[in-house]
Amino acid sequence: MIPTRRALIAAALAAPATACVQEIGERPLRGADSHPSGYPTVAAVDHFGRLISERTGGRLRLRNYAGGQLGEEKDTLEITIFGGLDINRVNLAPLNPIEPLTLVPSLPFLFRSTDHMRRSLDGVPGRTILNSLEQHGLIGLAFYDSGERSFYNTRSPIRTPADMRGLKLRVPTSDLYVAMVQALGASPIPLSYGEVFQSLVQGVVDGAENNWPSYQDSRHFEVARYYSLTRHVMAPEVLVASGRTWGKLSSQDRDILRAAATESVPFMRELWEARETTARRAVVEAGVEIVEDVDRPAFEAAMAPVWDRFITLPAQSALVEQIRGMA
Ligand code: GTR
Repeated sequence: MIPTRRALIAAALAAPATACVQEIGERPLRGADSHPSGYPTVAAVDHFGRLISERTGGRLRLRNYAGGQLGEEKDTLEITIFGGLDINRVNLAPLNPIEPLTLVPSLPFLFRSTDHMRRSLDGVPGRTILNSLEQHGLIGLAFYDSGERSFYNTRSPIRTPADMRGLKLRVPTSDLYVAMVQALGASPIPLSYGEVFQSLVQGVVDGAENNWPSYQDSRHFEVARYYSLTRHVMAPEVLVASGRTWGKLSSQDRDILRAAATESVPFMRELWEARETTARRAVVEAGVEIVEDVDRPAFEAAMAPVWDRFITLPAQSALVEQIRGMA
């Protein structure tokens, strides 16, 4: 039976503070992902689970609830912080309201290439951001690729920011994304990922933005037939553990989890690259209009003011400088 959000939070709160490693060994670790089984993030976390199980002789196991069964990312993060979930794979966007350093890799036009993004997140800047989550009750284990996000909509091709005026566009629940879309003259509608398809069908929103695999896998392309390659954001996916669970693990088990998470990254990247190609092919074959002649410099210029609005702390500016220095 799938535990409900309420049951998970209740169980976490009822657990005595002395509940120990045995308690975790007696049940599988619980994980959540908003994507369905087979999606690269889910496959990577499954791989992480296999490694943990192998290396602890089956003492630790992971039951990963995919497909948003346990709720939207904003909610599962809350449950993870309470300790009702042990492992969670989310995008960086729902962490934006929780930790200001997570805003940095979510900035528009920050990363110059996939290689730049990977080097930054595999290096000191990435480690700094993962470590910053601990004070919020989360242990940052790894970053996964999430490609480049681009705008899609149900109405007409977008080539310049002027084409976006008046469009109602879904954004993740992050003020940074709200500001980015406002800066382009469109109306941002923050919604959870699971609500987007229905909102597109019903005309509650005219479009959204996402990477190739999500655009295809979520079937948003069936309704929003114009995909404009603005490639404005490369915010990664993040694998986190609950700080409460972490506190109950031995240091050997923590090392096993950390190593397994790190090893799941190259595994995920390979799946990701393949999936980007197949997703792109699938939407092209489905007759979607792919708009390649997008005026990216105009989008970059229009979105630039959000940098000053959201990068206000010295620690954020230091990260931006480090990341730029790695371009
Ligand atoms: C996807 C990401 C999800 C979710 C979604 C969204 O690219 O993998 O975790 O954040 O975007 O737009 O909400």
